[in-house]
This record gives sequence, C-alpha cells and structure tokens, in this order.
Amino acid sequence: MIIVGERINATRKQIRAALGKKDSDFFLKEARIQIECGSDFLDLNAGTGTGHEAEDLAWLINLIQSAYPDAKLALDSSNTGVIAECLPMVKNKPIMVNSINAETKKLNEFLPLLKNFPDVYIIALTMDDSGIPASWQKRVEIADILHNKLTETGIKEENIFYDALVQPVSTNTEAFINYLKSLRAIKTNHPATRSICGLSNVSFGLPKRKHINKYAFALAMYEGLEAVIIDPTEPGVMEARCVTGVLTGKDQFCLNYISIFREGKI
Ligand code: THG
Repeated sequence: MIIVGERINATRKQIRAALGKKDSDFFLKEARIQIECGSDFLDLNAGTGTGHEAEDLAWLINLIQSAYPDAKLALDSSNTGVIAECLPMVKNKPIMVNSINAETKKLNEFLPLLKNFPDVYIIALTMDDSGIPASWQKRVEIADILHNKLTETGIKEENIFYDALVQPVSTNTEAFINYLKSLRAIKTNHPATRSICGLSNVSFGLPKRKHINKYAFALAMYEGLEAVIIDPTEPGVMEARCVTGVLTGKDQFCLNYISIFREGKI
C-alpha cells in the first residue's frame, strides 16, 4: 500500500495562511510528521486561487527537497500549466502527478506534456466533460478511454493510477459501494494498472470522520486498492493498513504486523 500524505493542501485554512507567510518551519514540520508516520509520497497542493500557484508550489518543492532529500512528491494541481512548470524541479523519482482526467481540454493540454515525462506516476480521474458520473459503469468506461490515451502516449500501464473518485456517503448512501464496484471493475479490465483514491472524502459532512475513514480504508484494501491519499497522522489509518494487510493475506507470516507492534506503533 502506497501512502500519499495529503496534509499540505491549500484547501486547508492553515496551509493557505502558512503559504501566504512563506512559513518554512510550518511546512517542514508538516512534511516531517507525515514522513515519520510512513508516507511514501507527500502530496503538494498550492492552489489558493491567488494567481501565483506555480510560484508557491515551486517554493514548496524546493523547501521540502532541501530538508528531506529522500522525499518523493506528488504534484497536485487542477492547472496543467502549474504542473508543467514545476515537474522539472522535482529531483526524486518516481514523481506522482495528480491528476489527469478525460475532459477534452485536459487531455489536449496534458498528453503532450506527458510525452516529455514518460516515467511519472500519473493519477487518472474517471471524470469527463460531463463531470463525475453517478453510475459506476460509466466511470469504468471513462477509465477505458483514459487507458487508450495514456498508453498511446507511452505511459507504462503500471505507472497509471486510476482514481474512481470517492464521494461523501452523507450525500449519497450508495456512493462508497459504487466506488468499490468501479475500483474492482477497472482492475479487472486493466490488471497491470494500479489504483488510488482520496479516501477522506467518504466521511465529509459526518461526525467522527476518522472512524469512517478507517473502515472505508479496510474495505477498499479488500477490493484491491493499492495507493491512498490520506492524512497518515490520523489515528487508526496506519493501524487499518497493517491489520487489513494481515487479514487479506498480504503479510507473510504476519511479519509486518509483528514488527510494527514491536516498534510500539500499534
Ligand atoms: N483524488 C485525488 N487527489 C485529491 C483528492 C482525491 N486531492 C485532494 C483531496 N482529494 C485529498 N486531499 C485532501 C487534503 C486535505 C483535506 C482533505 C483531502 C482536508 N480537508 C478538510 C475537511 O475536509 O474538513 C478541509 C478543512 C480545513 O482544514 O480547512 O483537510 O480524491 N487524486
């Protein structure tokens, strides 16, 4: 299970404020706690809507790379120009790019860029010009379209991470079960590709979100989820990963579980 730490995201008020002040100490601590909790990648999103996203993201990349030279990064922006500007600055490979989708404009801008960076891990969202489909079958169809486009562009199948988009169960009771159906079906159609999701969306609007996130994580792992964008410092998250690894037969002789127990982490 690949963990992508989500805390450095400008949708969070604290992050927006710290970006405005270029508060290095704040961001170095945000990076450190996520690395210590076991993040494989740090997601960086500097989209404050103030018109200097590329400059802010570049500042974050340089800051974090100079303090944590081994950290791998996920560049998270809805603006392809921002990703194009910042990709060349990222030193550690692989670089995760968050994200492409099947909107016409997005494909036209993004695919030529990917030709120049064929080794990135690319997150592919199953949405198109009509938005996020309500039906899970339509999401699977969009994944098929993205699959053709991305492989034609020279992206290796194992570097494609499909994100079938987790949505809040508070607004649609079927949202998570439909997500799981599309996760499974996309994997069946394209077994060499991988899967990822932003898991905490599931609990939006409900109390005690961390409990919902933890069980959603276990269910998605059972359905084959391979990477997750999450707050790794949230109590229960790393425990859920470790325990579900045992229960789904991925932890040979429970060695990982036992060693994590011995380290006092569960
Ligand atoms: N898929 C992909 N990328 C994603 C998402 C996804 N990136 C963004 C998001 N979803 C995952 N990342 C975050 C980062 C921070 C928060 C939630 C998801 C967060 N949210 C607070 C909340 O929801 O209450 C915001 C409030 C605040 O702190 O100000 O912290 O699905 N590919």
